[in-house]
Amino acid sequence: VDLSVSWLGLAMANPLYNASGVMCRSVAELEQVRTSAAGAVITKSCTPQPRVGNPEPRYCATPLGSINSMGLPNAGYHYYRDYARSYPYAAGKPLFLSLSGMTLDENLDMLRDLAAAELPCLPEVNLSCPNLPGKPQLGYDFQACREALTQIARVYPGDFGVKLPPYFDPVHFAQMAEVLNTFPTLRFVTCINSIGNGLVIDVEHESVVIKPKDGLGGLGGSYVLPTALANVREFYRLLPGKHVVGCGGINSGREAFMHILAGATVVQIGTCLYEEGEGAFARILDELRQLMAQKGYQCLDDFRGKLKTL
Ligand code: RRO
Repeated sequence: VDLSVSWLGLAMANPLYNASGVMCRSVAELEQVRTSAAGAVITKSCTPQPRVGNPEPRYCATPLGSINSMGLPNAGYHYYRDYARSYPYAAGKPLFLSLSGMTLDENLDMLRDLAAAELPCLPEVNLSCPNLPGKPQLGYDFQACREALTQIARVYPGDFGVKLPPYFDPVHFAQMAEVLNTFPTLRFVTCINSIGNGLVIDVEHESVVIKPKDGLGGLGGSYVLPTALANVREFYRLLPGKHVVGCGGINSGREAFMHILAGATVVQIGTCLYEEGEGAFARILDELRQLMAQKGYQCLDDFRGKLKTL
């Protein structure tokens, strides 16, 4: 069974990597992913200046997934750019750099610098952080996205991608797809960020489980799998010629298979990686290989996007 993927001129040995935010804030964590069985690496979403993020506790796992309101803690753009400068690209694990400025101008400043650096890493611009008190998720404002992407594509001439929030209405899928299709250098969309502003309650303590925003936070893990699959499927259909990166609820080879069947080119692991550690990559890859062998598939192209309807 061949798990390799070629896309955007990148060669990956397999389709799995970390979701931005998990195991990617420090060089030590990034190196953990890079030296694991993962097929690529992505950095924590960054801002021009370092941020400490929201007060703790700000992440909590539950039997069905996780809730977080980290608040964009990161070491600052230059830290990740310097990692990207020294990255051993020739070893064959592509690097993605996640950017999440607090304003459009912050994103443009980082992207101008990244363009000037001429590095072989690809930006994933985060349009969907749900955890900044008082800041709406840009991805839910289609006109603001159009204006932001117009300026982003102007200052950054290379290929780039965006991390999208989950959408829940076919009209919204169509409206966002129409915006995204306006930009030929926007080559991939990552679906989905966490489902924003859920609330997990601890019955024993009659309490919320994270401190920021009176307990509201982004949901990940098994809670979000069907929503993630719907977003992957709909954007796969509505964005011909672009790639969809699947993210949301992958705990085993079966969910990785589902995302790819729905149309994902490659997939990211968030909550499961946070909970299990980097051993999750080798386990999920083994499970995916076994499932493909059982089904008689030799490569990912044999089933990618081929979800049947009734
Ligand atoms: O840092 C966070 O709170 C965070 C971000 Br930037 C994001 O995009 N998604 C998320 O679940 N948490």
